[in-house]
Amino acid sequence: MLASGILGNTASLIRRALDAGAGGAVTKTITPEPREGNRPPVVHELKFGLLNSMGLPNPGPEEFRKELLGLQGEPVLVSVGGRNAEEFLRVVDVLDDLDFSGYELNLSCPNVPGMGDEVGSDPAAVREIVSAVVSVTAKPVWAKLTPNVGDIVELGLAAQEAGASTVVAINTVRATEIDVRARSFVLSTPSGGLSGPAIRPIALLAVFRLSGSLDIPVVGVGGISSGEDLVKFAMAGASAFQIGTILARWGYASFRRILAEARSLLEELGFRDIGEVVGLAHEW
Ligand code: RRO
Repeated sequence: MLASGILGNTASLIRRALDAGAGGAVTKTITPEPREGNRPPVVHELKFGLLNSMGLPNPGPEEFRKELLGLQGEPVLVSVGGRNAEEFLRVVDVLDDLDFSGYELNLSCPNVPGMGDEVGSDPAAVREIVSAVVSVTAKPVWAKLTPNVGDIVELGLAAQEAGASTVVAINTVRATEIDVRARSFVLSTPSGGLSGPAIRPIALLAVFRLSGSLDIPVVGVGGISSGEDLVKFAMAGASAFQIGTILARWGYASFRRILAEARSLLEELGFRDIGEVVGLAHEW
């Protein structure tokens, strides 16, 4: 699947991901009011990943509705953000009559005070937001969790108890970088979110721990760049996979390449289907 935040802003970008082999796509996070995001620079490339401080730029639900109208019936999840349950519900209220697959609640953006991981690191807030959304929609509700906490499993359990059908792990890891010559941070904000290969082992452990404690499926995301990475997430317990940062480097061809690599690795290892390796690490 296409992860939220990368190439998920318009119907045509999302359709290209689906045409390129993605089994599904998650939109850019939508908040109740439009947001311009942070001032540049908002993205910085590191050797081992990307640092971003986008600041949740999005057109708001009324404007985004027009994009969704071009994706009716497609396997698309709408990512929703907000400061509290009421703000999440305002977005759902504007979009829920449309034909899409479900919601991914962004309980984990590291870049906006009062939203994302500031809300989503509190299990009680996770419970409240997830149950509020579950109570107003018939669509599946996924909860995207933050790694920027002591125990991500507590958040997963809160989401499950509140009726989430799936958890997604992980959003970006809080991080920064300094330009010594410019005597400044490389981004316009002191803190950003790190994605890509650097966070893959962090995401892998989160998936392993969540899938060992929860009854609902876990979707793995964080630095998946190859078929071997994908198989590792499956072994850790992920039953679906999202890619994001690799698309910034290799584009839409990443979907088919990663799937082909995963298939040939599974064959080499003597498996017929990815389902045969899901959760294998729990048996070691
Ligand atoms: O827009 C962002 O700054 C952002 C979001 Br909403 C998110 O969920 N994760 C991230 O790394 N950046």
